[in-house]
Amino acid sequence: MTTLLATWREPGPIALEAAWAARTRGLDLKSTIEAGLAACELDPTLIAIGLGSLPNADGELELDAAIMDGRDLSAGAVCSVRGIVPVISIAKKVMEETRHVMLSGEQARRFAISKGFRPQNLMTEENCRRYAEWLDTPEGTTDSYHHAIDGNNHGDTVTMLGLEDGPHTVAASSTSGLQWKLPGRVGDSPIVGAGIYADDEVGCAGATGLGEELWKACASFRTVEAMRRGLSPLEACRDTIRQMKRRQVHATDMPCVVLAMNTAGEVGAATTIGEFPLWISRDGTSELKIYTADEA
Ligand code: SD4
Repeated sequence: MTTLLATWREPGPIALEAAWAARTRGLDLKSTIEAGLAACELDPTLIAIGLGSLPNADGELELDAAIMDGRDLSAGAVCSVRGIVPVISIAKKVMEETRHVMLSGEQARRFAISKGFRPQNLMTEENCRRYAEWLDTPEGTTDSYHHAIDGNNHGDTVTMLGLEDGPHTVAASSTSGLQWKLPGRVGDSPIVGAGIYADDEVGCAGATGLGEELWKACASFRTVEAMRRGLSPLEACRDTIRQMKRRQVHATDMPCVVLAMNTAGEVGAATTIGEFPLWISRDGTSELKIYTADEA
């Protein structure tokens, strides 16, 4: 059995479709998840992930991504990468082909080019238009958090968790971060322990939402460790979210979400505010589950 989780109403299905297609071609769990995240990055209609996503305050896209392998806790990450996609594939190369965990900015880009990635312009007509609009009326558009071209609420990060027989787990995430962020700002997504964590002894966890708060909470690591102490994934996620709400005054400024899966394939998620849609795919059959803040 292969269980894959993907965040948000969109881009979840795009990630799962590409991931399952990769899986049926025989790819291993890490490459399966890489394929899911890469498909989201390469889709210009997702205006908050990869190509065509919303830029920082200088009008430049800076992308973050990370992947972690629960078998031996190996991990790879990149942050503030400009002009190359998919950054999840660069992160995977950092994990597999260097002794390091994270490369940043211009040097991550140089590493990627040395590995055969091709630089490209990631700005599209749509994100240029939105950036110009924001420059004109910053106060009117700053709160349009994770809105897509069609006007619906979409996640601006794609986080995936995977489990296969073994048990073996992988966690990964890719994002352009918060729109209009200060140049150089890095969120939780590429940070091992904050945006993702995986340990085959226990399970895996991921985060999405307001990265500053999720990072301060070490949200993914905290949630995996709660499962290690015996909590179910749902209880572990609720435990992390309850602690964030108790200790962090900004934890409800925007949704802060954690999702988790244990090695038995049980799944849970929790959010500080609003609702969080999570796609769960078991051997290619997907269902959407909605978690609401009042349950936590
Ligand atoms: C960040 N956590 O850069 C990301 C944003 C996100 O849904 O997950 N949005 O802070």
